[in-house]
Amino acid sequence: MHINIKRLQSRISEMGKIGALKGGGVTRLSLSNEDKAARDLLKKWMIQAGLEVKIDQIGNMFGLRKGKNDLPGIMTGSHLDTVGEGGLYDGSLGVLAGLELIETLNDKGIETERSVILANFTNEEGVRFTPDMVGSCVFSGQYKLKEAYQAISMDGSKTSLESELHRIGYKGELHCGDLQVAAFIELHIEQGPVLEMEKLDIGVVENLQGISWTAFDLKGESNHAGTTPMALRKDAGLVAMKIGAYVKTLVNEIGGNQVGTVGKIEFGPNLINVVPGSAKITVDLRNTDNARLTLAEEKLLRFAEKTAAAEGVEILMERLVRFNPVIFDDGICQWIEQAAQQIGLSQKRMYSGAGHDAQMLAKVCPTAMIFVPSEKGISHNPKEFTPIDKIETGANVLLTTVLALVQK
Ligand code: HGY
Ligand code: MN
Ligand code: MN
Repeated sequence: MHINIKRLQSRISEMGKIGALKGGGVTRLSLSNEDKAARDLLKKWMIQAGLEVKIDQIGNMFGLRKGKNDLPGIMTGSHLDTVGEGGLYDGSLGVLAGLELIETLNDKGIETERSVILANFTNEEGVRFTPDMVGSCVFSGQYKLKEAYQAISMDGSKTSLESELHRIGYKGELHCGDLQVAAFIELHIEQGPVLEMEKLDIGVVENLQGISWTAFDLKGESNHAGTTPMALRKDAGLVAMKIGAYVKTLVNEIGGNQVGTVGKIEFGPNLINVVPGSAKITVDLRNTDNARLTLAEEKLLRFAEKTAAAEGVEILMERLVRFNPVIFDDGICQWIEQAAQQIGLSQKRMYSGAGHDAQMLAKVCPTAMIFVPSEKGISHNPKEFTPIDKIETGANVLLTTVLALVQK
């Protein structure tokens, strides 16, 4: 049995019109008007596919295709929110391929033993509200709803997650986690170069690296760029830049799979002839090895405190996110491998460098992921691209895997 790739392709491009940017790519920040429009479109498609739509208290959307027996369902899905200036496939591929799987079952009139559940999780990207993956984190009982509600947006609008959920009409009634799930499989673009470099069709994702997000808030003293002697400055901007430059040194010291990114840096008052009195900088550290990730965090903090002290600058550190590495379920990985083999696809076991909702679902049920190649490994960028034949093979592996599990 195969999915209808024309239908899936047209849905990806229709969804891609929401938040579309001139020159390509999309911006659909979590709980923004664009996210609302994407949710509304998915809800329309879910209803047209005969699904029972449920929204939980943190805005996670579920479409239920009932099975013959009242058994825990097989869930698939991902997220529709994107980073700023993101691509067409990150998240939406998993949601729309899950919808396509259901439409294919409908076309063939297939009744299943278990229900099939399609999910769109709230705020996977975490660029407007932290932590990332907050919808699946609350769903899996790893983060308190009340705490999630209080998150304040980081895009300058200074609104709470709860008020935005309410504003867009997706603050649902369903108690978070009140769905019986027997297994979760997420189809996602790899967002890295491995599959394309090794000319492989499918990644069977067996683990996912730990994630640490830290924000430093630095308070020095604004002063005149020309008259203030260097020795008398309290230059918050200098401390931020030193922390930023240190991240590369830190990554080389830790070695292994360690990666480190400075994604945001801001100076205040950010004027050419004023010594920055304030500065903010974020650091994203990731490693498959938790002990090494912890060591990296400790070294970063020590360096930041020492540097701030040496420049007479105050420093505040906020841990925005800390998720341990996750091992996925070997049994589900084997089902994915069998499905890829059955379709005659090349495949390999691999780890995920990116965070995903699957890492949260792994806490509550057997979970694994399917990767399809990303062209030149590019993602979180309008140039993000996966060829349609790879989308088709990935969606067929998802269909074959879910079909095997849902009849058990
Ligand atoms: O940050 C991540 O890895 C994911 O895209 N939220
Ligand atoms: Mn994603
Ligand atoms: Mn992403």
